Amino acid sequence: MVQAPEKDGTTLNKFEKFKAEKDGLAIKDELDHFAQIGWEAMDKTDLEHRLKWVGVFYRPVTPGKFMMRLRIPNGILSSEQMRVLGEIVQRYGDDGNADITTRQNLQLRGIRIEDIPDIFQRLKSVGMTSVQSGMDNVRNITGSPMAGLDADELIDTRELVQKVQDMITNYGQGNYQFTNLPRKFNIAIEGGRDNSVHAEINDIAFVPAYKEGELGFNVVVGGFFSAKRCEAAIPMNVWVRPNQEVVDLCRGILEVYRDNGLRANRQKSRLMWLIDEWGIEEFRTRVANHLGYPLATAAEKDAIDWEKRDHLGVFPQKQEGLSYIGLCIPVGRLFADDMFDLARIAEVYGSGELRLTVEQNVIIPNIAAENMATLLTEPLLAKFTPNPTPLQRALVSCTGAQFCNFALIETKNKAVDLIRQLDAELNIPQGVRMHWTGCPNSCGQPQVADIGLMGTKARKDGKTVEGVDLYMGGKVGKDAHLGSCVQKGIPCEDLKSLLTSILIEQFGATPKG
Ligand code: SRM
Ligand code: SF4
Repeated sequence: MVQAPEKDGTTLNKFEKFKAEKDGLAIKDELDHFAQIGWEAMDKTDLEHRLKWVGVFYRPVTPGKFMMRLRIPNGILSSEQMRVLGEIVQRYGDDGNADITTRQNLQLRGIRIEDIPDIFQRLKSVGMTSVQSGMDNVRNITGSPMAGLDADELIDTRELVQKVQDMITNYGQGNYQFTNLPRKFNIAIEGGRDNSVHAEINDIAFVPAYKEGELGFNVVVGGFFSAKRCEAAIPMNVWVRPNQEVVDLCRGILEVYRDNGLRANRQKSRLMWLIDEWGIEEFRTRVANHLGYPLATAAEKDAIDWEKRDHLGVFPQKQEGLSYIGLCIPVGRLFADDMFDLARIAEVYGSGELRLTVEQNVIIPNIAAENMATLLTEPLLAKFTPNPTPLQRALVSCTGAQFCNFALIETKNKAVDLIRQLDAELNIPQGVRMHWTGCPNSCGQPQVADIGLMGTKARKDGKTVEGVDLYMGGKVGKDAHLGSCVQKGIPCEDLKSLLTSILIEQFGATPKG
């Protein structure tokens, strides 16, 4: 069959073809029908791709048991919402669970297609949506997990994040204006001084900056990871006020990217490739022309001057007499009972609010001083401790082979097992940020870690075995920069001895007596 030529003379890739045939979002009106006919009878493209426009992911590893990716703006949800999510996964027994993601978000597992209409009703009843959370859409928008709580905060990001999400999704109804981007798109809004959102790895990030004494944001663009290329975001030389200007700039950039982004080769479709083609000056000019007004030039320097905090433990809030507690959720994995317990604890001791972090952990804010001692005796804190070991506290892992068909290795269980063994044998004087990712797509962000492990196939004794490529030197917080691959093809079974040496030689660890 002859493919339709693209405007640059090349042919459309298969994703562009099926998007042109039917917008992915159109699937939202067919969910009752799918529930009736069952997944086996669905059109293959609807099943494997278009469902992702409403956040429903067919999992070839577990056919018939779908994953649902939500949107949780700024990572903030209520106990009521958490309870509804817990009820959704509870009905799937051992197949049901939820993962906190590296974008301050939740993914539910075990979902059956026949339940989707009912699940969508339940989400709607508590003001949640999963719309446009996968494929060529804007992902969950991240913001400072301490927004509104932190005495040293510069800008409260909560309302801004919500407004940007509402613009992109038409208040969660779905918005055809932004459902056919050339590729996925990440937006982050930082309001603190420690770059809690990893600004550098987003397609657009807003970073607090004072311009002539006025507080606003400098804007960086084009950061991304992919199997072929990883780039930190670069300055766009734009400064915006922390109001509608943020929303308008996001809209302008998205429209320019939508209308001009490269669509022939999916490996070269992220925003940075367009910036490469035009140059950053031209990109800035085109966005300003599109918006129809001049953009203010960037402030000389941004206001990120702190090391990144992990928020685990108990800390005072800016509100007199209130504190928050950060709980370590090993590799972000939650089961229904955990979700009910977290919801209950947030209600009994706090204000019913829960927050998620990009390190896949949970924060419960607004706890009165007199309630903290009792909270600390809650049995759940034995599983989700506020005082983890230096290796536990900074462990992040992507989904891996248990559910993800791209994975070259299993990740989450390996990650937890390995640090348990290392903790048993070593005294480690400082936090060591270890990130696991199951394949070069880098969802687990090994490039931001002290020690990053990327799944691969390795050779050992003439056999192909599960292995990792080792990344080191990722720096987060102020002066963030990406780490790089320092060793390739390490068999997983050799990892413990290698990491023991690295922890002793480079992180001051000492063997336990
Ligand atoms: Fe990711 C694709 C999981 C954050 C880069 N990612 C996938 C898919 C959807 C592949 C698939 O269909 O199986 C994975 C779903 C597996 C599953 O069943 O859970 C998946 N990505 C994840 C999550 C759940 C990892 C985690 O355990 O936390 C994260 C969900 C975030 C969210 O709530 O939306 C997740 N993915 C990321 C990040 C990190 C980030 O955003 O900070 C990245 C690198 C940053 C970036 O995108 O620039 C990332 N994911 C990718 C890529 C490579 C993108 C590219 O331009 O090539 C893919 C593959 C693709 O899009 O073709 C991918
Ligand atoms: Fe799947 Fe690879 Fe992303 Fe891990 S990094 S979730 S294995 S696509």
